[in-house]
Amino acid sequence: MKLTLIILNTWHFNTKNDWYGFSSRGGYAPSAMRVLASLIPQDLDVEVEFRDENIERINFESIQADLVGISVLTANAPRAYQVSDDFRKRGIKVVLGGYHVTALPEEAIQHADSVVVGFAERSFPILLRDFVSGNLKKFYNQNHETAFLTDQRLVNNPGNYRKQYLLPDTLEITRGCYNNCSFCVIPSMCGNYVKRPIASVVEEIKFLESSKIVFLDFSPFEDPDYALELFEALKPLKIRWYSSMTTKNAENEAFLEKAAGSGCSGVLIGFETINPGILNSVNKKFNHPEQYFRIVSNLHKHHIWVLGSFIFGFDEDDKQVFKTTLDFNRHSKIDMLHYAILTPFPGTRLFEQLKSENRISTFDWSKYDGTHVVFQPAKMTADELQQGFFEVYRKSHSLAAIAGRTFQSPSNMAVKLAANLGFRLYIHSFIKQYRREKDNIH
Ligand code: B12
Ligand code: SF4
Repeated sequence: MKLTLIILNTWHFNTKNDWYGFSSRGGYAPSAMRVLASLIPQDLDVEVEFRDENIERINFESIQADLVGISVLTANAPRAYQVSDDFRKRGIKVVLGGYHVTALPEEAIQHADSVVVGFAERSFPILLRDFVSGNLKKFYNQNHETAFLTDQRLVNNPGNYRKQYLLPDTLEITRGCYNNCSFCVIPSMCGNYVKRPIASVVEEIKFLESSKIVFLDFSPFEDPDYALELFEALKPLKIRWYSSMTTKNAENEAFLEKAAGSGCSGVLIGFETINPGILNSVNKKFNHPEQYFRIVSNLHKHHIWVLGSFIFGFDEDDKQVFKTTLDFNRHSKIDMLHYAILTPFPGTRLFEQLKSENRISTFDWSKYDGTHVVFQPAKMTADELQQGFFEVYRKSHSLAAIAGRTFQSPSNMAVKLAANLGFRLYIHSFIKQYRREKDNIH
């Protein structure tokens, strides 16, 4: 039996230029396809193919398979449904999985033969056996409690998958999060916080024989004892690693020292906003904006670069937020800046709140990518939010701003420069694409 596992892109490929594919190759690999491949029962005769539209153009017509599996995020759901409908017209069965279909399984089943809700470590092997015996069911839903992590040494690794990404060695060490921020998809997707046994993490890294590892986790260091034990275990491996980290972690100098000693070289931190009132109202109370400068300086002391993420459009945000955030980041010394427009992803408390207030302006999921305004903001117009977002992003990525950021800290210059230029290219392409979308409408 032939199984094709697909990851789809969103708007990028409509731009008819391939820079995004190029830049994705220069990034880290997603791991859903590898994890799914590792779950295939060994007694089933399955040939697997991986296709990632983020790094290649896919001719869907040419795909011949018995079963196609598509990973669905909210932003690519409409495309996933269209691609799935096309496969089904050709008589090929399709199973959908991932964040979006977990939140909206009844919507997804309109376009698929089967939908996997939540994580798939237990359900996917059962689904495959059912498929082989001709008993494919409409829904598979493993309980949150039973989510566990796969040992990727078992992964069937077709083709040159590892060679296609700059950072192919991505893995998870935990799932879930102890916090419950209102805009985040993790509380509804993941359930409990699950930690993978440290010995298995170490074994997998040794098996990969890689010197650079990306941990894909949202909040891998929620349990400091687990984290410190992990750092000790990673030390002898002499790797460099990259991951998310909360401000809670980065405020702690002793913690950072141990993390750096184990190879931590870069972190993504969700600073979200510099307004403490907002952090309280979205339940991210442990972020303290008055500590942000100190956090960045702590990280730099240990030669760790920081990618800081900020969100615009909270109910307390008015038009001033763009200027104050821009000014803040002129001095914050954050090495790379990522901005997003607040997005009410299905499954989040934010989605329920805005829906009940009748403030969601579109249910076109393709716009749910953090770069489009999809709801009515409280203290500005949707257009002011959209244009303010563009302006901050653009101004933060002028060549002068990039140069200033790149040379101000001792962490890896090449990485910082490449990433900043990548963000610059991204926002300029996005603005062009946005204008084209607008022109089509009018
Ligand atoms: C790697 C990654 C990417 C990669 C690849 C995405 C992909 N489709 O796999 C790239 C860089 C392309 C990417 C881009 C974006 N991403 Co992203 N990404 C991640 C990240 C960091 C890790 C995902 C991962 O590999 N996890 C490990 C694997 C094993 O878990 P998994 O994907 O959930 O898969 C499990 C189950 O969901 C299920 N499953 C998943 N797919 C399938 C398919 C089938 C057939 C089956 C049976 C089961 C199944 O089984 C797996 C094993 O249990 C997550 C955060 C996170 N930690 O999860 C965000 C995350 C998924 N991304 C997110 C977002 C918002 C985006 C962007 C919109 C950001 C942007 N502004 O551009 C874009 C959208 C791109 C697109 N194509 O639509 C959100 C999704 C929210 C949502 N409701 O959709 C997340 C959750 C982060 C967040 N901000 O909250 N992303
Ligand atoms: S935003 Fe971060 S801290 Fe908050 S629930 Fe999500 S993963 Fe946890």
